[in-house]
Order: sequence, then structure tokens, then C-alpha cells
Amino acid sequence: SASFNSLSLKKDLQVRAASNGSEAKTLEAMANNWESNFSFAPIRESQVSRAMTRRYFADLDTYAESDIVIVGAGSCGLSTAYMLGKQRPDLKIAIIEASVSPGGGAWLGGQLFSAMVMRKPADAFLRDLGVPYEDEGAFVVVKHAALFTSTLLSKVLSFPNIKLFNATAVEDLITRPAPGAPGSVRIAGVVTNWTLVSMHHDDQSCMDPNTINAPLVISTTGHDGPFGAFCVKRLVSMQQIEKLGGMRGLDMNTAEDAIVKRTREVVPGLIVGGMELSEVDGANRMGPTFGAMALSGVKAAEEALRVIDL
Ligand code: AHZ
Repeated sequence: SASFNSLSLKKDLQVRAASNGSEAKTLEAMANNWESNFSFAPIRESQVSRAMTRRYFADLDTYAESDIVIVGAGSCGLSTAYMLGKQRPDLKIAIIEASVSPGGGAWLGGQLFSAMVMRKPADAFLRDLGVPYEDEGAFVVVKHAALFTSTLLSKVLSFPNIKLFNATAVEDLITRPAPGAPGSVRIAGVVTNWTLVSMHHDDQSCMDPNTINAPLVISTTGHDGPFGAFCVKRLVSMQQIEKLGGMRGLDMNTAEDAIVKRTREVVPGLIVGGMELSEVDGANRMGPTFGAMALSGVKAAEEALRVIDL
């Protein structure tokens, strides 16, 4: 009712007036003062809701037309985003990550072990990021994979022109007829949904998705799994590539070189990087060594800037 609304508004204004006076305190000023002189600045719950939703909906609006969409925020996708963010602050870059927590398989070095191995020359990427490591000759070791991933993530999230939409899955690709190539398409964006919704299309109805238009999509969704290799599997079902090569067994020496060298535009408008490539080409896996993911990201960014011509 009108009177209820005006009452709510009055409360909001009161809270805002009170919080306007809240000065920035130092941690030192709080020390040993918890019982007698401590309280949080006042708030009304709706202020919290609006602080989040206003920004999220503005982001949905801004990034509905992006310059580049990166699918998957694993080590390769995040490395790609870092390189693009550093070089091109003028581009609008959306990262879509199906999981609540970005980082993919790069929170541990392998099995449940902490240390992360990167073979040279990927140590150059660590120096660029400012992640310390121990040099063991042919390879370097970061003391915890989470140090690499959290540093990379924090840098990517700090770029003002990059937005991470997590808990959001790419569930299809937007296509356009490819000029002069009947039956072929170019990729023109992504179709998205909340991941929890994407997982329930079989038992719920009427859950249409959302979309992002972009002249270039970079897919780094990892090797096959519940969500993995998503974009290349879709290319097969939409008859844009005949079949997948299928990831081969583990061979670190063969796998890492191949993944970096083969990072490329697989169909017009879609660059593929990281372990998703092993499914396209039938390349080996490398297991717990991450240099190829970082350098595939560096190469994907380089390819992107060559392809989009913006
Ligand atoms: O959640 C996925 C993960 O964070 C995300 N993803 C997958 N499908 C998606 C979709 N929409 C949005 N449809 C999606 N996000 O993609 C991310 C992939 O990260 P990853 O770490 O699995 O892949 P990567 O290629 O960056 O790194 C792979 C590293 C290796 S190598 C290896 C082996 O050889 O065994 N195993 C791993 C994990």
C-alpha cells in the first residue's frame, strides 16, 4: 500500500542519514575497543539488495553487446583475459563461468597436492604476473596453485573493462550465415543461463536463456566432462566440424607444445584454447603441469587481437 511504501522510504532515508555520518575508522582505532565502542554503520536490507542488483543489471545491460566473450574461467581462460585486459582497456570483455568458483582445475597442482609446476618458458608468464616461484632448471614451482590462480583472478577482476559472470553457463552459441560459404556459420555470441537452470532443462519447462552478442568468442572450457569441451561439442552437433579427435593419453612433452601451437580460430568467430583443444584435435593430455594453459592463453589473446581487427 501507499502508506507502507512511504514508511519504508522514510526508514531508508533515516538509515542513509545515519550512515552518512560514518567516518572511516582505522583497524588500530578498533583494537581493544570491541565491547565498549564498536558497532557497524547502520543499514537497511534493501540497501544491500540494491547495491548488488543495480550493478548486476547495469553489467547485463553493458555486456549484452561485448567485444569478446571468454567461455570458462580456468587457467587458460583467465590467462587469456589477463593478456587482453592488459593490452586493450578499450574492449568490453565478458567471462562466462559455469561454476560458482572461477579457477577451473588450477586450485591444486595435481591430485590433492598444493605445488604447481610450470615448464619453461612459461615462467615468463609468472614473472609478468608477479607470482614467485622456485627454479628447478627445466621447470619452476609455485608453492601453491592457489597463489597462482588467486593472483591471476585478482588482476583480471581489477580490469574495469572485464566482467566475470559466474554461476552462469554458456548453453549455446549464436550463429550467423558465413558470407560466401553456404551451410557454414560464423559465431556471433553466446546463449547463457544460470548454471542451475541449465542443469534442469530436462525436468523443468519454459526456462528460456539470455544472450550476449560479440564478434568473437574464445572458448576455454577444458576437456570433456559434465560441462567441459562445451563449444567444440556444439560445433559437431551443428555440423560445423565433422567430429572430435578425442583427447589422447597423458604425454607431457607432446601435449604442452601441441596445445600452445594449436591455439587458433577453429571456425570463424570462435577461438579455442586450453584443454578444450585436445578434444578437437585428438591431442594428448599433460596432467599436472600448467605452462601450456598460461601460454595457450597468451596465444589466444594474440589471435583474438589479430582476428577482431577493432
Ligand atoms: O567450469 C568450467 C571450468 O571452470 C568452465 N566451463 C565449462 N563449460 C562451460 C560452459 N559455460 C561456462 N558451458 C564453462 N563455463 O570452464 C572452465 C575450464 O577450466 P579447466 O581448468 O577445466 O580448463 P583449462 O583448459 O583452462 O585447464 C585445464 C588444465 C588441465 S590439464 C588436465 C589434464 O591433462 O588432465 N587437466 C586439467 C584440469
